[in-house]
Amino acid sequence: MRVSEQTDRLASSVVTPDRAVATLTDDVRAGLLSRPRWLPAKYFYDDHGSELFEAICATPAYYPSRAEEALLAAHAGSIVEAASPDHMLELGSGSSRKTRHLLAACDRLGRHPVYWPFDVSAQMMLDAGADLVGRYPWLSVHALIGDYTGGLGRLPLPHSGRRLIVFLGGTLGNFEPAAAIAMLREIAALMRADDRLLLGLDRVKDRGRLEAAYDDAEGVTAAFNRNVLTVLNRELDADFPVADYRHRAVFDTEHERIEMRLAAGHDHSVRLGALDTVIDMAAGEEIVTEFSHKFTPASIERLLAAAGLAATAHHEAEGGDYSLVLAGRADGDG
Ligand code: SAH
Ligand code: AVI
Repeated sequence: MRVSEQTDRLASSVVTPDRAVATLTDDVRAGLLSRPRWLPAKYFYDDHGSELFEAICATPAYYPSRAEEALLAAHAGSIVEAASPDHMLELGSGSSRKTRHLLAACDRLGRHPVYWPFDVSAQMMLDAGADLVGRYPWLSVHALIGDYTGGLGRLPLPHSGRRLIVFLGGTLGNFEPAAAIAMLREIAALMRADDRLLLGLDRVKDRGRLEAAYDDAEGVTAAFNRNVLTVLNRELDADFPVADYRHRAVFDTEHERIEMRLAAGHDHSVRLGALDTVIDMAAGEEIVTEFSHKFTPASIERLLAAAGLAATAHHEAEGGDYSLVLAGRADGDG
């Protein structure tokens, strides 16, 4: 009975993209066959990669997750009161671990939104959804499985009701600047005057702390980074010598971003079976696997303004380590 009640409150759909999304083969052709070589960060998140990301969040060096969680623990009540959501859509929800603070505040305040997590990593999202409906008898979870870079125009959200769109973890920082603005514009297009966006963004700080956060002593981030090559080996019938690639994390002060890279340990050829191609990697040659942009209060304001949004509250971690911003449409209509 209890199980079937929980199942009734947990649904899932595969999101239909608004526009064609590049396949892994397209992305590998565009990124790995060009110089400098690169791969989109979304391929980190197979089931193992999603677990490794959770493990990164538990390392002492990776401060962003703890900083964001502390801000959510302190301000979830005021955020829920300000947004009064009927629907909570979360982009890149992962394990929904930090979102629990928002749901707990909803519970305390008697506000009962439907929760719509949206992630490319289906299993972790469904496990989290099952756990959440077990925790809150009032909660319905509708998991959206897909790639949010395919657009937000066809989500099955009802038209009525106030929306709180949640984008945590600093994940918007993984977009390049123009793509981040485009993504925020798509979010703004989902919002009406009373709707709110809750956005977590990591801040620029000293190089030492930033680089340490992306190169933890336990080697978890290194394993997360290398896992993308395991994904390629499995999905594309490739033969990267995964263990021979060195993890690198470098802060680029000009672009205010961490760049994660994988450097080949020796000269070798890689067969990409699915592409019927071989690439030659020289010793030390790098593949850029992720950008993680860092922000300042001024750059956050500019980013929001470029997307037609404006902050209604800005919560900052001690020492300006991290920002949790609640925003609405700048024109206040929609
Ligand atoms: N919000 C969580 C997880 C952040 S990790 C937190 O703050 O801890 C980034 C999440 O975004 C992962 O769960 C990953 O699967 C998801 N993700 C990355 N690229 C995506 C894409 N293009 N479409 C949908 N989800 C994506
Ligand atoms: C999900 N994203 C915001 C993380 C980040 O910090 O850019 C992914 C990550 N990469 C390495 N460590 C964590």
